[in-house]
Amino acid sequence: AWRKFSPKGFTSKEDFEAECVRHIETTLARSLFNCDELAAYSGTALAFRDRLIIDWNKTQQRQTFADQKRIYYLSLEFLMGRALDNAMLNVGLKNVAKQGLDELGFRIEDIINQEHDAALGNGGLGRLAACFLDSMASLNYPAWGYGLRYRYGIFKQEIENGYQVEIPDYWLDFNPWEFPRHDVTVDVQFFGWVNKYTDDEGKQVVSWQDGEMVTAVAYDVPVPGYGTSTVNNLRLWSSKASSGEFDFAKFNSGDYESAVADQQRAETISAVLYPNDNLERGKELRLKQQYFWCAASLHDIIRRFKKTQRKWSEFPDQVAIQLNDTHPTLAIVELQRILIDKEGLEWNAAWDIVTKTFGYTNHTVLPEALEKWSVPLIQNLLPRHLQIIYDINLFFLQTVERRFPKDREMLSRVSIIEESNPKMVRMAYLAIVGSHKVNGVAELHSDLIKTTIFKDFVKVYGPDKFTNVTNGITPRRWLHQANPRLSELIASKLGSYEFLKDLTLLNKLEPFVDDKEFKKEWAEIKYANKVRLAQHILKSNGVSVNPKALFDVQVKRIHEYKRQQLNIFGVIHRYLAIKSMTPEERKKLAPRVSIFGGKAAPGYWMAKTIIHLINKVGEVINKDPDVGDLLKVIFLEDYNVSKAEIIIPASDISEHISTAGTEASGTSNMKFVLNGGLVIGTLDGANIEITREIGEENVFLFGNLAEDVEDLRHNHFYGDYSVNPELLKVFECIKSGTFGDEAAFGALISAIVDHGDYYLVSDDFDSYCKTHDLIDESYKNQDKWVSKSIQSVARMGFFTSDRCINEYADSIWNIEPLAVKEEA
Ligand code: 26Q
Repeated sequence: AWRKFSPKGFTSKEDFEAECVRHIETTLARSLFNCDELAAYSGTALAFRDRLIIDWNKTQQRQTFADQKRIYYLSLEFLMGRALDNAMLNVGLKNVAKQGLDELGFRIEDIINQEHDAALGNGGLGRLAACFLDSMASLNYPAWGYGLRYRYGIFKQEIENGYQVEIPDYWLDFNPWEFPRHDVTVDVQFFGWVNKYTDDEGKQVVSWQDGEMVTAVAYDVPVPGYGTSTVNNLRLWSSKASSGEFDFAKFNSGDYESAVADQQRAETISAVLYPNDNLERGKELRLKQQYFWCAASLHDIIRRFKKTQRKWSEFPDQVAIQLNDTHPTLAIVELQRILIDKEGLEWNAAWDIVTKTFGYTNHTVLPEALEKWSVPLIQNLLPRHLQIIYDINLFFLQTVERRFPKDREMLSRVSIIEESNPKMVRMAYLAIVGSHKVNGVAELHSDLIKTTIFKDFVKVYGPDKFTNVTNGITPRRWLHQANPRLSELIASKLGSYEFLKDLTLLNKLEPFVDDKEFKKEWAEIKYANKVRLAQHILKSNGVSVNPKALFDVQVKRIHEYKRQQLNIFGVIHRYLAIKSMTPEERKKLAPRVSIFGGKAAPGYWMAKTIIHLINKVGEVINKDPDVGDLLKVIFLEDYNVSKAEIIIPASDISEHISTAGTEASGTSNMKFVLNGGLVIGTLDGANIEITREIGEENVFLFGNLAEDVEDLRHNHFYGDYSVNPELLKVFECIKSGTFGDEAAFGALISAIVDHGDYYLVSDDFDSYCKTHDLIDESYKNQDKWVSKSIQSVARMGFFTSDRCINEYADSIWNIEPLAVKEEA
């Protein structure tokens, strides 16, 4: 009977307005007289949230009742961006809200823009996790995300005098999308010591004693699917001091300050996201974060499993855990510990369960990004886990020895323990040994891990343990939300929005590749998106750019391997060329805007120097009257998910120019092409598969191949080698002070001239510049360009994260979707 009175949520414009106003007045206790855009956002979000909650509860009940296998996606990063527009799309009442907000005197776009990004991630890996959650819900997989509820997400970037400055991102002031579950807590232990003894019945007992306890509190975030009523759950853990007797004793004994200090120390665990991307630094707090989150998540998963009253051997039939990189590897050790120390299973029975449960996704081959933790650090923080790691290693090495008798070299190469000083635990090796499947994120990358960093493990386990699942992106956010007009145009030709659920349907666009009317509309939409970005640039950078110019975009984390330095050197090369041209020659040149965006890790000095150079080059070029509209250089501050949603639909060309073999996949390459942009790229990561799908004639490829990189590097030191002369001219220009303070950029130059040019900037420079000249030529033929654009989009179906999730489900998780009977 209570159902009758339970909130069903609005369906009409009038009901939406009433709900919105009710929330502003009662939930937020605000007067309608000073209802600003933020209040309107809050009311709108709360109204849509009510609708989601109903389906969320039903989904959870349905999944519990169905009692089938669930997938748990463990990721230290979920780069969700904004939630309201996505909630509107999935609830399906955006138009109702638009009309309602209109009547209340607001534009829906302004309201959507009020929301603070949920920026709990660095870049690709974190955004991938967010796309996966979207796909898992949209495909009706019973899936949970588990992560940390950082109080501070990735820092906000400001540019001051051309330098990056980091501002803390405190984002939790008002977050209608999270639900604190103060009743869902887990106590997590740190430090202490291991007590091994024989109990009264003569049984060996191992117990981890004393140390300190920190409590994990669950915060749940609803994850709605598109075109389904499935709403999955993302559970984020927040740390607080545990209210054990210990603390009470301190308070009561008058040790008030130290009790408060304990509290703050506990809260520090989930305080801040580490801002490193593709670099690991063995900080104790990071290890604490990892264990805190793994222990809480596993405890929660086991609690749910135990309610089913099944035998432990059935655990892998109920639970699949996917490790997003090695960050959650301690979950492997923790599950083994619980099974043997707490549940009394034999080692082998426990280990069989563990390895059947876990899958590990690798996202990098860069040696500096592979996680290692020092043995003394683990010994101190997690003494019992260290013992178990040693036992895992012992049993593993025994099996290796049986297969490769007397190969001591092999044993030391594959050992989970690196025999250095101090000794280190190699987390990737532990993750491989503890999982039944290991996957890379693009074909080339998955091949490379098998032939380089993990080649010995292929010998040990055979090739079948290693597989590829090429990354994908959600077309809901990255096409429909970011580029509504393009999505609408596509739908008008395809007859429905079904392509948002089955992206391969885009191939039905191929017949329109030469359709004059269609091409005109296609080009108009790109132009409108560029006008919008130009307005944004004027507001944020004070620079007026011509929307008719070719927009050349490189937005991603700043890293030497991604080679933003190659791009800016190319820009300077172009600048020098323009300066030396006659006015007639200049008239023939296609105007360009070079747009950069991305954050540097705060401790990554080279990356910060690259940002500095880009900004200084921009200052000079943008006000040079010889150049005018022919070239503008823009660095967009604080690149994040919501900025990406504006930038990506506005690009003509985007740059994916990593040294071949270094970028595991890249995912923005997919987003740009899906939005009708062409790409310039190296034969790296997913660029290769994108080229295969859309056709070589639609991609501007350049540069050396991955297979040649090693020899080239060797040649820099030992061969008859000299730096590219055109690049040397660029260096001369920088050194002569053209962009101010030449000393500031010396390191960028000497990395190439004096330190072996590890990233092959000089080797690829000529090919890069020539390819840009080719782009200039191609862009002049707009007609052909637009055809390429349409044809590329038509062939992008493969790169949906829906395909990707289905591959994980089939080949790694062995899990089926849970059918939903939609109500009439
Ligand atoms: C590790 C230890 C300590 C502190 C930080 C880290 C850390 C954090 C984040 C290490 C790496 C990351 C992020 C890596 C990442 O984003 N990798 C990207 O993953 C994408 C999705 O698969 C790929 O497309 C990119 O190629 C890859 O660079």
